[in-house]
Amino acid sequence: MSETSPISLTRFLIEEQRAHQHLNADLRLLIEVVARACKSISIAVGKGDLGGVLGDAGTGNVQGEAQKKLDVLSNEILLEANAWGGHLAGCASEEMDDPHPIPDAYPKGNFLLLFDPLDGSSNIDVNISVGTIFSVLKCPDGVTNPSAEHFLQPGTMQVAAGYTVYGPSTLLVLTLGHGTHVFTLDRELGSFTLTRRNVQIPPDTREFAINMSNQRHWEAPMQGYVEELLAGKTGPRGKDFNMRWVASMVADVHRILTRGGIFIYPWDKKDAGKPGKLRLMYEANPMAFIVEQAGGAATTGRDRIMEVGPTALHQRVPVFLGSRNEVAYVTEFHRNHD
Ligand code: AFP
Ligand code: FBP
Repeated sequence: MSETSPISLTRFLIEEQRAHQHLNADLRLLIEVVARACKSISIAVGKGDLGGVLGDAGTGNVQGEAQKKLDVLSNEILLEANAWGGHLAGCASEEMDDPHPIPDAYPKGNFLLLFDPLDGSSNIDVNISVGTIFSVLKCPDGVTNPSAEHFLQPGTMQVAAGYTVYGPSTLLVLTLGHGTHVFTLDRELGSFTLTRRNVQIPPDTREFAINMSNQRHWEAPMQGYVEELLAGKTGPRGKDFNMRWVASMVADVHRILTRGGIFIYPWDKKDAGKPGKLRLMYEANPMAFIVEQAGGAATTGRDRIMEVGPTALHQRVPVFLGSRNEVAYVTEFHRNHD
């Protein structure tokens, strides 16, 4: 085979397993199963109205958010695909209150899978990119029926994380702890092909992503930081910043992975009981792992996201991630204010 032959996800995973002894075959198969499920979700998303999958499901999730039909379908696709593989001890979904047990009919493995089946789903009906986010942890030794507490491990314990973007093309972005890599779905072959190895996020940026409509609810250091960005060339930062906000975290993070930037979903006082909108276990931790492996940084505005000790499966955290010098700047800005 030529050195320039396209590298499929399967070949990539086998080569990673050979290069890094701690990656075992179960983890490789688990990633393949998740990728296969994501292909099914990609097909469903791509059908849009023709598949009758747009619109509300008429149900709510544990967060009290209205579910889209595609939220429910994507969740079912991921659960079904992972039930029988034999590599999981359990899984947890942003769309379900409690962890989902592996049916007794199937063998169990040593990994825990957490996922947000369809992130950015409020964008589906307007034909804007959405995605799936996932995180893989090891099940604690001796535990065969994991409950919520067994999932409550800090992000530093993740053995793999990834997201897909269902956009103009379908992409899978993956880290196994040795760099962050991008695969593009070859729709004719039906397989993910490695298209960017070891992506590096530029350390500096002139682009930020924030939902500015929440500005009046932010705490003082966020107000001060964004004021500096908006002041442009003549302000303290000495440069003009541009703003982009897709309202689909996978799309916003993918832009940052590609050309740099900072993504922020800060604490706000809209709902003081909830520290930020994004979920630690399903969104913040996997994205932090992917971004750090690409040379970026991810904090809560004060602390490294991956070192936060989780206290609940659906816990929320403020998220500041992307170009490492910008994340360091805003984190220092918050700490100096405390
Ligand atoms: P949905 O999956 O409910 O659309 O939420 C998407 C999301 O969690 C994340 O992907 C976005 O970055 C963020 O919400 C957008 O939030 P705003 O509604 O405040 O723009
Ligand atoms: P281009 O076709 O040159 O990209 O410009 C058009 C456009 O991208 C519009 O699609 C969009 O609404 C607008 O520019 C965005 O402008 P800004 O960069 O000021 O956000």
